[in-house]
Amino acid sequence: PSTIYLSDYQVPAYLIDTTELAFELGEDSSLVTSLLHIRRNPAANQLGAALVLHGTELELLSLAIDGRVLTASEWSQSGEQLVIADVPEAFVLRCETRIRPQENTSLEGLYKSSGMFCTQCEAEGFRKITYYLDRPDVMSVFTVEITADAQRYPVLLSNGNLVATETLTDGRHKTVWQDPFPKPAYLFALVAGKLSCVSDSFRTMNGRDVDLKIYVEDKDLDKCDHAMASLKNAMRWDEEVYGREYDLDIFNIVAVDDFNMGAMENKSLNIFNTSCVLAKPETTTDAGFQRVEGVVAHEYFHNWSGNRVTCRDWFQLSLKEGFTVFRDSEFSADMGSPTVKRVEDVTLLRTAQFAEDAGPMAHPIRPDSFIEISNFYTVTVYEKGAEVVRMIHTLLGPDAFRKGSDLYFERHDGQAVTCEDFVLAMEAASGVDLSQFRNWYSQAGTPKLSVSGDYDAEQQSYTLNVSQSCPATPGQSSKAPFHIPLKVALLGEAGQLPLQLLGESANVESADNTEMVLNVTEQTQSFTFTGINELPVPSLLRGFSAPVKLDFDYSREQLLRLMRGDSDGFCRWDASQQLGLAEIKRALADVAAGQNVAPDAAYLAACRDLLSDGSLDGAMVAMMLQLPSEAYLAEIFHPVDVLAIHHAREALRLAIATALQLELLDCYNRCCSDAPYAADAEQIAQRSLKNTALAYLMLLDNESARELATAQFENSENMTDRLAALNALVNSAAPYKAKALQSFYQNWQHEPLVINQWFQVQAMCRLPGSLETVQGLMNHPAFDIRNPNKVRALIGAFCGQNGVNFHREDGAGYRFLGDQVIILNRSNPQIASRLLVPLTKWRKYLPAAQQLMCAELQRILAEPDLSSDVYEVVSKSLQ
Ligand code: HT7
Ligand code: ZN
Repeated sequence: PSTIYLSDYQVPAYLIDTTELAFELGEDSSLVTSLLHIRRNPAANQLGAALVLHGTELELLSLAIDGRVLTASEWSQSGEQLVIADVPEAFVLRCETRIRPQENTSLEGLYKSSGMFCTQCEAEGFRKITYYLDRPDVMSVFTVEITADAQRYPVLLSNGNLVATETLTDGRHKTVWQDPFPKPAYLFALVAGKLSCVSDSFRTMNGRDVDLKIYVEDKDLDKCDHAMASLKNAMRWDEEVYGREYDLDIFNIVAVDDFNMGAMENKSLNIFNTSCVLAKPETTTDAGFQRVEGVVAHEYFHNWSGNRVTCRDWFQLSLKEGFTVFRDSEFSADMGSPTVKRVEDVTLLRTAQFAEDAGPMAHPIRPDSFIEISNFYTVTVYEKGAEVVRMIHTLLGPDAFRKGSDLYFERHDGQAVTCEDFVLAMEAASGVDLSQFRNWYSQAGTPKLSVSGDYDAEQQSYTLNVSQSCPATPGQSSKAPFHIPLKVALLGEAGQLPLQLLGESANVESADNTEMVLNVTEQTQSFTFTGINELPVPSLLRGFSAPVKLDFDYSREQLLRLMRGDSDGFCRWDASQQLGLAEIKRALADVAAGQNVAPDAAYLAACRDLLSDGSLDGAMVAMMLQLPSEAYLAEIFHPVDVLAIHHAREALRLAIATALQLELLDCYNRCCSDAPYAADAEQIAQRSLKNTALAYLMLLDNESARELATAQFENSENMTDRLAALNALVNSAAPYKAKALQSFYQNWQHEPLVINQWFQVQAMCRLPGSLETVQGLMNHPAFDIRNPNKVRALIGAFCGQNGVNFHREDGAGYRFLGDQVIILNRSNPQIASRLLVPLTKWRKYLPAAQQLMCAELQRILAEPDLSSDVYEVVSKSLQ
């Protein structure tokens, strides 16, 4: 496999103005006929260039130019390229191909899922449908004709407007769709199947009525309300916050069972993984409801940030993904609890993204090379990309940011552009110089900010000394300093102190002058605040204002003060995590010395206060009571001793549960409610706190806790509480757990998404023997290795989220993953390479683990016919 470089980008030699596609869908194979109106690109300056089309796994039946059939000597094929050497300035290319969607297990291109035809073309799947200029800077107006058996496939959909339907004589029928907006091939979509739909409508800010439809299997019609409400909320929010109005008269969503990612933003025909659209309280957890809301909004927001303005090339992926994740995360914050959403986003970033940035696959949010673009749909491009947009928002302020976004859409509507174009629009609209800020686009790695504070009582001043550094990453041994917005406040005895900075270089954030954004641009820099008449506690990186690792040597007392009293929710939570981390470090030492783990009294008192104060936000309390996760700890310790960390953390959890059992029980009881289920912030917070308390109580392993869990499992009417109880039982020694698992399966066996949760609970069980359980479940009739959701629920959850069992000292967990990657490499390379990620982190662990993990990577690399997806990840991990 070869490497593709951003620096090699060239404008396309040819353009395709219009694309007419005719699909004859059949049971063995399907025929695709394309009529492409092609002309030489005047901007390309490549006179006489050959026409080079992309295509793979296609059976070419015929090729004709302007009605004349080409002979075999007029074209040639090599790899994924079809080359026609001699073409006129402008011409119509007619191409006929046969494809076999029924045999397509990669879930890219046209494939079948649960009896229906569907497509996934991003990034480079369209070339599995027909020969084409399959690159995002070639935008074309599509007309699509679909013919299929009317009984098996009563619903035939594509992008844009339905312009004709016809019943044919042979039991088949036909629809014709026209999309007036030019689009790249990756936004093309087709669906054919037996589908039912839920309909609604939305009146836009200019009074146009948009017809909204969600297509699902008949049995799922009762699970569409939340997605529909989320869609309408997203449409309204995008009008209010970004001034973006929807541009067609119809917007369709289709749910499919077999899908490699969460969803796809195809123009006016979004295709969704069922897990991201279906929701009802009986089958879906609170997290599931929130995911549906977030993904529906994300795909909808792409209509502007992605579709109307798209990417010039795939190196610019973060242009649409980073911006759209920022937009969806602000939307979710507005719909629910902003602090909880921020903490969730930061948690994902600090675990998965920081790990990626510190590993062999580290890349800037705008990568400069890749072998397989599918490997770059990463937490870096998405989540760190969103943080970069958020920093621009912070540096410009909301009003100038909105002006920048308006200018970006105005300048580039209908174009395929670059991250640079986005930054230029932001600069032009605001007057803010983002020259140095651009380093965030080109440099990988997580910067570290080391901060210290000096108080000068005589001068009544407080100085923050800041230094930044960034570790080397593959291909980037040294880094230029970043422009880091560092949001700060200073806490005095009676509250936040007014901030007066000596010199400039800061934006005042709050009306009362007590919060500022410091512009950190140098390797080392000092910021002195004047008029500070007491020794303050600095509140730093408020709202997690930059994706960096912050180091400030806080005392326990200072952290306790931040945890109790900071007005910034993120900093309050973060203080609780730093305190938890200190406790885990002590527990590690205690366990290693064979001593009992005894949490610090002041820490316990703070936790006790959190539990007892019914006036606090339940979700915040739940998050603050949870110790830093093992995944986060794996980013802190070097080398990572997974088993020692796990045992110390568990011992600490047990000690906390023992010390606070009365408060935990009180809190649990206080949170129980008979109110009918709602997925609103208040109820979600209450359930989250209740189930956090339950998980602690179950560690005590006593009969009364088991009774609570059993009663909750048996009597809950919502999946959040039922699953939390099942999870607590499965991780305990309660004999009832086998029965609980069995009855759960009996009750829900007809709901695939619920059974995936059942798989996942077992795959994540911390107790010994989980690997054998997972291996057994792979033979369960409900498991299907062709379905990515099931693979993620069982294999992905075990290898990625069950550290203590995956990292078994005998290496059986690693061998298991190696085996599964080898199997999936043949059927679904995208899923195989994603699954592989836990092995790629081998350098973090103890030498014995390193050796075993490395051996598995070598074994995979030695496999014949390795896909480019798996090859890239394995070979880079071993470099
Ligand atoms: N833009 C979508 C990307 C996507 C995708 C990429 C590779 C392979 C399969 C895929 N399915 C969807 C998703 C999004 O970010 O909205
Ligand atoms: Zn996206």
